Amino acid sequence: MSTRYRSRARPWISSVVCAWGLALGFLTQADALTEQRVEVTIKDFTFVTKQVPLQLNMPILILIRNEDQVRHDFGSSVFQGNPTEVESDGVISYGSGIQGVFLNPTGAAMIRMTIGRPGRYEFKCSIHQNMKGELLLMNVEAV
Ligand SMILES: [Cu+2]
Repeated sequence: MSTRYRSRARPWISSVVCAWGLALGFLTQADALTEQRVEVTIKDFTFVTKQVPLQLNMPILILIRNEDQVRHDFGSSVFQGNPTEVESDGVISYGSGIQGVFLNPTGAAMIRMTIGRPGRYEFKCSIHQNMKGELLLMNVEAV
């Protein structure tokens, strides 16, 4: 969705626009320019995560797909205190205090958030206690 923008060719424009978006304090179309994508696939009771090194204070989009025939949960303490937007089946929920997202068999969800502190953030399935994964947040300068 965001790839049609030429953010890489003109990085100064995106950083200016992004700074405005942050300054105004709401999610604007401009945030799509710098959205960092994380793909999580749940298959055979395992989280398979594809992520780029995530930068702090930049919008993160987490795409979760459940390929199993049972319900799973994507739960993490990373959502605590972080404004989070969850989109699933055309319904968008938002807030700063969610604990996780349930995914029905073959279901999918999108989570949008921004994280300000570096570290490893564990996520897990509350239904199957041995299912665990990790998001890695790095304190890397924007290129
Ligand atoms: Cu599960």
